[in-house]
Amino acid sequence: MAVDIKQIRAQFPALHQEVHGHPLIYFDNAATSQKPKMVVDAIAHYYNKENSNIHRGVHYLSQKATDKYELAREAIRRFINAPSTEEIIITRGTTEAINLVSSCLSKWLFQPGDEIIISAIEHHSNIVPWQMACEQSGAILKVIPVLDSGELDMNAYRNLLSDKTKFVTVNHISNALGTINPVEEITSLAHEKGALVLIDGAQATPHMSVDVQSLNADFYCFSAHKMYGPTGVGVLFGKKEILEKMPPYHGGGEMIKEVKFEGTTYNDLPFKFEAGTPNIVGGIGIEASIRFIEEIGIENIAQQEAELLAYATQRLKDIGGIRFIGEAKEKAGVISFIIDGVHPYDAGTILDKLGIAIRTGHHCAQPVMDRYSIPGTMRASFAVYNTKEEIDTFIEGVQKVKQLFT
Ligand code: 7TS
Repeated sequence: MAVDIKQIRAQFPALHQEVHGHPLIYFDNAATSQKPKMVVDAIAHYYNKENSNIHRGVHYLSQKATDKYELAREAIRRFINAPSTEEIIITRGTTEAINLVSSCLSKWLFQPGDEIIISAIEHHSNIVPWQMACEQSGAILKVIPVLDSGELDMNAYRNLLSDKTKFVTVNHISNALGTINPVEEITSLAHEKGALVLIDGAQATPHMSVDVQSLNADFYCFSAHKMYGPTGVGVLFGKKEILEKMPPYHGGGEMIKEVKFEGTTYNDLPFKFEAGTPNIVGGIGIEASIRFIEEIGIENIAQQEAELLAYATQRLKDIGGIRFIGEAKEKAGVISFIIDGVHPYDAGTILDKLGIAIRTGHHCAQPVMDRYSIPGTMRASFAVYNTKEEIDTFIEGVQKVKQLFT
């Protein structure tokens, strides 16, 4: 094993507790990961010693807080290999990043009859903002279908693309199925038609190396809380030449250069898109979470999770009577499945009583459930701190559920 699991687990106080009298097994990492001590300490240290508003005071603390926030922006830039910090907008998370882009493009780019392409395996946060954009602008939503395997139908995608296509957006990794989408190919095909592209990387940045320059998407977004960082903060990367042309999202402090009643001029990038006092400590928390990931190495994290995925998939297959939802060749550490004849909610409730946290339901991807004609799935999703021993206990739990209900 490439990573020292014991040493990693020691950094997560939340993992060392009992739930319903059993040691906690936390397999709900696609919803949010647990936080290492270094992230919690960075947040506590900021509030204990450095708290101040940023970008406005001449005093010591304000300058210190500003420096730390801007260092966090630089760490984010390096983490995704963006060309410039002007292209790194700190948001409330993936959801806000997508709403920012959809709202600004509705005002600026989309015309009646234009087409926006999304995929059939998006999280609701990459569906609803585009439906709203269509309502506002008269654009039309098109959906790339998904094959039984959980892979996108790339032939159908090629056929959907046309001169009317203005925008394409897909997730990098599906939260409901674990499918890793061919985002470079999707992006370059869209660019051939002159369309802009946004990649929802919420499930990717915790698990794989992301280089926005080689992906070449126009926008890329993610949330800190799925990558060992705090909740309510995330990132929108956007290409400078597009961000410069885009109108602002929210109005207020920070995003202006000069305000007069006759009219206002807007601030330079990235501040034009960061109205109001930002989540300063959130930015500092992202920096700490990136440090945590980089100390282990994202390739080592990916390898550890791939081993867990392969092991858990095989052990579930060996039980029998399990239907896997999503069996793409390229998959991240997410297993969505159903035990024949057992409602996912009942199964999840019993596993919870055994101290095992998995997700059950539609995972904010209702169209995926409709596609497979199921009410929901059981979803186990892994992080670097999970172990094969935990999977063994989980398998015993699944067997217990099966015995009880079938
Ligand atoms: N996009 C994807 C692919 C996601 O998985 C999620 C959250 C989001 C967007 C929204 O992220 P947020 O941080 O703005 O809320 N996914 C999940 C999940 O799978 N279970 O709970 C949240």
